[in-house]
Amino acid sequence: MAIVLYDLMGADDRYFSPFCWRARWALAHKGQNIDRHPVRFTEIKDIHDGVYETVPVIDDGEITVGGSFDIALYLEDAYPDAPTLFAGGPGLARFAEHWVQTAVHPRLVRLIVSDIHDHLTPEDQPYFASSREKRFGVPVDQVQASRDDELPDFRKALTPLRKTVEEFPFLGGDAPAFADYLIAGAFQWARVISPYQLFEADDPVAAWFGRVLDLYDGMGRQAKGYELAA
Ligand SMILES: N[C@@H](CCC(=O)N[C@@H](CS)C(=O)NCC(=O)O)C(=O)O
Repeated sequence: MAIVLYDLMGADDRYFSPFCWRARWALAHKGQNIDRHPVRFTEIKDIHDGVYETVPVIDDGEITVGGSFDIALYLEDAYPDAPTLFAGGPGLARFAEHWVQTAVHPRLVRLIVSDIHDHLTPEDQPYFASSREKRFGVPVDQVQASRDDELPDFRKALTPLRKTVEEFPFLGGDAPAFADYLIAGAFQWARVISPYQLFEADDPVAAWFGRVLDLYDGMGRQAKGYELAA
């Protein structure tokens, strides 16, 4: 039986949530088919009577798990015969999670936040505009207006990733691991909803992201999004 994934839906068949992408790649890694239940931001409260404030959430038969990292831990436990998501244990993946959320997401969201808004369904746009205006202190289009000035700092922040993927095909070594999905989710978020080019053409980060997009019969690349110039 396929595992149900509550996946954040934008307009126009765009599935852009970085956290849901982590779960999608983790599920594919474990050989699991998904039964996607698309949800808008404003519908998350309807999942299982409002127990969850964010997606991803999965239902595996009777078992429900929310949160991308907990989903990966659950899959590792429930499907031990499939390739591991955490070679050497989950500590390094947790480090990757903290790194991407402190060094990458806060910089990246400022480059694409108005594009996110513009790719949401009309039902979600007022919620997103007002919740993000509260977060940033200014309307979303103003946040994104300075992105050309902020791009060099974003690229520089990727140095630890860049140096690692110059040396190894994946953070997991020769094979991908959950740490790859944790970080690639951020760039897929951008690719799905923004034509803005994050990487220089010869950036090893772009090459590594391309390798992740190609996994599982090009699952990430086939998702509706914008082309990477790199
Ligand atoms: N710690 C959670 C965070 C998930 C998260 O923040 N998801 C976003 C979608 S990208 C969400 O559901 N946001 C709800 C909202 O902003 O109202 C995880 O790792 O899954």
